[in-house]
Amino acid sequence: MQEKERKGMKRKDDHPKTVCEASDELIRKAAADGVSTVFERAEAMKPCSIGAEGSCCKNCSMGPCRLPSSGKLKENGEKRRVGICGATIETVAARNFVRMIAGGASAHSDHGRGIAEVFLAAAKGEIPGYEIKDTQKLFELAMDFGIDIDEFDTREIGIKVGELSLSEWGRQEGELVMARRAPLRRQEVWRKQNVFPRGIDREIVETMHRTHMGVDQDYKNLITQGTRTAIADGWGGSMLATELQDILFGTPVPVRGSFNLGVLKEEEVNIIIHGHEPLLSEMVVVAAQDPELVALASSYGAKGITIAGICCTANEVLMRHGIPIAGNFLQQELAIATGVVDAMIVDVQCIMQSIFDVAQCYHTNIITTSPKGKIAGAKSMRFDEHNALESAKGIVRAAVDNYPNRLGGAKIPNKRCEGIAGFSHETIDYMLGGMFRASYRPLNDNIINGRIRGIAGVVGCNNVRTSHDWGHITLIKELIKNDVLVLTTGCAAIACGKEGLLLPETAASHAGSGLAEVCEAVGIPPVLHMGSCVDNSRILMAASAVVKEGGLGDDICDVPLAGAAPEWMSEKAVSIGHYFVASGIYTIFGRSFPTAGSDVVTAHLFRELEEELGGMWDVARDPGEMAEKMIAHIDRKRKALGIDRARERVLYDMSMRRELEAG
Ligand code: MSK
Repeated sequence: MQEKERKGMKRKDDHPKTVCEASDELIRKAAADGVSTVFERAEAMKPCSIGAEGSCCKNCSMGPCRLPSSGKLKENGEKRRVGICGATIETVAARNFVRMIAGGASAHSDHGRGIAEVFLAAAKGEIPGYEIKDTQKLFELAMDFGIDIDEFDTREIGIKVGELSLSEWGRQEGELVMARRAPLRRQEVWRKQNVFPRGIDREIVETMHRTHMGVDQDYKNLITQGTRTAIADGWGGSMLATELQDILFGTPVPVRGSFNLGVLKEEEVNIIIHGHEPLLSEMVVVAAQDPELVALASSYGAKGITIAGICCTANEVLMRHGIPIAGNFLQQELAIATGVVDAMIVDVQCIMQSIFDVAQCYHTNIITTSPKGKIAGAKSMRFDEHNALESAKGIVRAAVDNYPNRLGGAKIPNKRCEGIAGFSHETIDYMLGGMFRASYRPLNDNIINGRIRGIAGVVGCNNVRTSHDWGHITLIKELIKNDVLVLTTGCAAIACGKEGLLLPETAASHAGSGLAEVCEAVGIPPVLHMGSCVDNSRILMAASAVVKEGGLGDDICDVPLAGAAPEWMSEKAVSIGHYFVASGIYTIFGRSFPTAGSDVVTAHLFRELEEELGGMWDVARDPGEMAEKMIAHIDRKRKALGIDRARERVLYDMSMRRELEAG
């Protein structure tokens, strides 16, 4: 890419806050209404540069100790500074980094545990409303746990799977069962490096112990434990969350949906479901169709009840029910500022405390539903899984009852876009291989022949320190233009939906000719929406399937594959990034990196880890540089595989596909 082109992709000063027009409209409306939003607060509060670099230690009350990077110390005439206890910058940066991994892993894994508990109760028939929907997937998971599926009936298998899944959290010794889904070569790497996780909770707790004042003071040893913890997340807690959710609620298949704030309807009751766990949102979707509640809405003059999602809950209910998505992380306050949201129902993760203050300026009810996540002042209505539908109906009723309290002055941006979501790794198998012989073979063949240059996982949050959605959209457009197939989850996936990148037609208008040929032949978009944050485990499974199919190396680190989180924000993103790295994937963050204060720790993560794990970290200032680095990595992998030479391009049409299927 030319430097001139790359400059053109840099942040535009005339769009400093967002590149999403609907959000821009609402930011202006909120300001006019005198409402404080995250965009305004970010301008008022500059980030602490020492904390941002991971150089501040506050793990005991002798500090906090500030250990600025060597560059900053030189300016003060200092050579090296240590903390009051003698902790070096390497220890502090590594400790902070692995604590972020533990925080992220705990969030995903506690989500997974909640699903496993409900799963077991549902398998036992103890909770009405939940039942096993995908028995095929249940049997596959049962076989992973070594259950002889011919010996038991479906109910018994469900109970055994529930019990064995739950025991993965408390396992003290041995190896996590789910991690044995990784390619054999990858498992060997983990055993050699002594990072094969034992139990999910055990690794998280041990990380917290080791990072306590005065315990582990060797940065490499700390990072090793961080690696073990991250694998326990990606190949443990997150993967179990995804698998059990699919068995309970159905494995996603491609579904058409709508994205952006324009999905709200002024004349209907609007309920936003926001957070992460689908246990509640699945039931809210059912409750909103209850004739009694629809009649109640009508009695208030509303024409119906609209449910729309924000953040990963949105991805979950879109994939399984086609429920529209109102927006991603940075749009939660803006949705309320429309003035038409009668309730925002939240559970856990990525919920800004400010939504309560914003709601005070309009009429929105903020309803918290999890005992793990309350907001001072907000209405708390505990969602009881044992009485799920009645519980959800009560919550929906509270929203409907709030409809008459609207204050006027509503504004719904006339912006929404259609897109296809729900590409589980099983669906990719199906769509690429064909109905009669599901297989990753055509994907591998198209990577080998060069039509598809490689694969990128572009995932993660929005971050108000960068222009909202700009990082995701710019990077992804550049990747698909260069024939890189993109797999996306989380708020990145929602950004793509709003931009129209999840439509099959995007292949012709935005993708390189090779990628476009494949997408058009198969009927898929060049950007595949694979779900929520825990569904990054689907990307691991897709990468493993590519390896197992053959022809692209023996391990995930051999595949022309890269990962990115251009607008990362949360600890969960750090855990996801590190389990990508631990799985052998080159992974790049946008804008800043949380160990930047230590050159030594950063060099370990960015270079030395490749020797140990085959994957490594990187950072880029902007999406242009990020695309360049990812494509360069993909090309290096192609060269190592001996598939870098240009090959004759043959149009991959339907008759060839039929031949493949018949063969
Ligand atoms: S919701 S973790 S802002 S992706 Fe999963 Fe979005 Fe990041 Fe939350």
